[in-house]
Amino acid sequence: MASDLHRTATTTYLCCVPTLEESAGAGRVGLAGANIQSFYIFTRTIVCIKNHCIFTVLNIYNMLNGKLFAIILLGIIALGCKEDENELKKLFSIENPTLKPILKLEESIDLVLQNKENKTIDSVVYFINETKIGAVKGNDKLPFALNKQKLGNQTLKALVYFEGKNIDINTSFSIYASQEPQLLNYSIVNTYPHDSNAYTQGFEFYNGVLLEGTGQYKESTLRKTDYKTGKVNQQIKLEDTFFGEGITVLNGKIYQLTWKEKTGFVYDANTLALEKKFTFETDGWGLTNDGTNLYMSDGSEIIYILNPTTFKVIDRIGVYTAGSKIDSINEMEWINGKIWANIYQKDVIAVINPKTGAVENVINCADLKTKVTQHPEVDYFNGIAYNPATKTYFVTGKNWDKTFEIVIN
Ligand SMILES: [Ca+2]
Repeated sequence: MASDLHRTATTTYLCCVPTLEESAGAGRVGLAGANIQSFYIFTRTIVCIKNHCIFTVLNIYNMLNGKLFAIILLGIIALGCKEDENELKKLFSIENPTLKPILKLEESIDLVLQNKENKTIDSVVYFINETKIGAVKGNDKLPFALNKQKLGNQTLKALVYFEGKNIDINTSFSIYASQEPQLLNYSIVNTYPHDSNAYTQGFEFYNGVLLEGTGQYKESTLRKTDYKTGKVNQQIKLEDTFFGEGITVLNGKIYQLTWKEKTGFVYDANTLALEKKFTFETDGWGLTNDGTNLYMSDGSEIIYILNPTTFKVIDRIGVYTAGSKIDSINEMEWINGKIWANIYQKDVIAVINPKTGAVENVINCADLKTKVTQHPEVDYFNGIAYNPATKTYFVTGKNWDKTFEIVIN
């Protein structure tokens, strides 16, 4: 055994101190000195392994430049820390019967930790979506009502201080609307011509003029139309590489999104003169405003609230019913404090509470598409414009030859 070890030390670890001469010398020690020899070889082996490690590290250092080496070393240290962190996380759990995967706004949750190894907890600070919602001494229970939260996914974090350490424990849950949406019925009060070449993406009145933004590469436009005749009175064409999307008017400016180009345009609403471009991170779909901020959809269930000057995202709304997430939010219109929205590929209007994201009403508009002239380009229902002068709603679809003026019964 001892000589095997010794051989290992002298042959495998070529960097090590023992030489063949020492090895031969060690072989001349008699049986009586076997234990001493074994101890000696064992100790040398440990020294060899240690030296080998240092040698290897030095060799790697020589092979790599210093910066790369430092990155690798930091990576190794970080990995070690991560492992420690994972061990600490195992000490606590935030799960309890009140924390169901799907909750309703009227429900409350109890925040209290499972302390698996009975550690002495000093305090726990709780956060939802990175906003602090409360703190407790020890592991006291913190009841929390959900009625002021927005709908959608919520990330819950407990920052636990215990025995001179701290660790954060995370989980998530969703909040759905409390009630199913109520169905609203409509009546058509007028039918007007609409340009069947217009792939409608934005639809909004401004001083009695119907503004329309259209899509498709090489065909996208921003136009002013006479809603009664469908005649386009003024139009600008976007560059061929832009696919036009939602439009809205705020403080005398028209804002227009593009689909995948992450670019928006700001025009003078009277002259349609382009004033500036802006950028955003997501797809651009529908656009509306509440008189202060922009509300933008991106094809998901999220509506982003943007500052109209900096175009920074101020807040987000998740659109939900009591039973599901509603994605593909498309053209939008702000009407009397609610967001009316088309849902891509659906023949419905969803009336959304902008404070919570709950769909409060649904209008089934499936009948409208059957009333337009059918041709190969006829596409989905899209386009809601509220006319404050008539207090009626104007709706159309992509490449539809009609706009319908409707009232809600
Ligand atoms: Ca609109």
